[in-house]
Amino acid sequence: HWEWQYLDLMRRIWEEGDERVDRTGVGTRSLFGETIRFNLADGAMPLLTTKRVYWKTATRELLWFLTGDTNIRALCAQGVEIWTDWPLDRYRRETGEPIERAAFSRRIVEDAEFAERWGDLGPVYGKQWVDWPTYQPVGEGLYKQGPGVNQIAELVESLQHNPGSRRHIIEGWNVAELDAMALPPCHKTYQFHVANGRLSGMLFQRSCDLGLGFAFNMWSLALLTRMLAQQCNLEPGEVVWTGADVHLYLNHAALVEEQLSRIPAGEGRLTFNRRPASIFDYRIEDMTVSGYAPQEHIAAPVAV
Ligand code: DHF
Ligand code: TMP
Repeated sequence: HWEWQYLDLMRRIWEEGDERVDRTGVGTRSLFGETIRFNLADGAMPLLTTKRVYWKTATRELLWFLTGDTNIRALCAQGVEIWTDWPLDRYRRETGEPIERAAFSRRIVEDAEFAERWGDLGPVYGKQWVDWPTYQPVGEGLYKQGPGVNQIAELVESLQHNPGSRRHIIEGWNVAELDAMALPPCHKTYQFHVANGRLSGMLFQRSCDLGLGFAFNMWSLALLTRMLAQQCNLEPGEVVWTGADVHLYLNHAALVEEQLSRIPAGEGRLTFNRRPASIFDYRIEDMTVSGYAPQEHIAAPVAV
């Protein structure tokens, strides 16, 4: 079962990882340079079964990236709170007001001006994926803003018209704009590959919270690959996940112990209910996951 790759990695990090005080102050154990592979044949998806993964939440996040949006308002309006802690942290720091997360999220949804002021994460994934900024010289060392690059649209084009290319890449790491982002991209580079009518996808993740973020990142890599395959009339191939700094937070001990005691079983399969007109037209209702029978969700604190 593919999930042993994940569980073995979790055990190795916990037992052998290098321990350090990380940016968040929580502390991690970490290994560098790890790979997990998964075959997408027959609708199979890399959804962890040793804890319930909220795949609809992860899917809503991916669809939100594809709209180019970087404001959490659209997520909060759908009950998705996975990005709320970062704007909330900034709000509390800058205003000194000890507002509750739920109240903050409600205000973001109900008050457009408030959301504009406090809900934006900066030029993160969505912006870079569909509107990477360009600059055109207009002389005398002056530049004007050019039309943004829609990497996703260009990727679909290149997969369709030049499948053998070695340049099917989506890049999130815009060096010039890192300072303006709430968090520099973790799942920073995707590359795709066409062979024998099959589309495979690979992710380079510079930093991975194995207890929390990984489940979402692996699902989204596979889902994006499936969506692109459907749009380009290709069969799904493999997904290859690579993590650079792969870590476990020291306050995830209970999750690690519980999850390592479980045996994988109850895989989910994904089918699309229709073929949307473009890669930008998918909705959550287009996806059906069947057979998914995971063990109980394991809650764990997120390090901000
Ligand atoms: N920071 C850290 N420290 N770890 C992360 O995984 C992380 N991920 C980010 C932003 N910053 C991060 C964006 N993605 C959750 C999942 C993904 C995610 C952020 C948070 C999360 O809390 N998942 C929980 C609950 C999900 C829910 O309530 O819907 C989980 O158990 O999967
Ligand atoms: P860093 O920017 O200091 O590396 O912190 C980012 C943390 O968030 C790190 O623990 C990795 C985690 N993370 C994921 O694992 N997946 C994600 O998709 C995101 C956004 C963050």
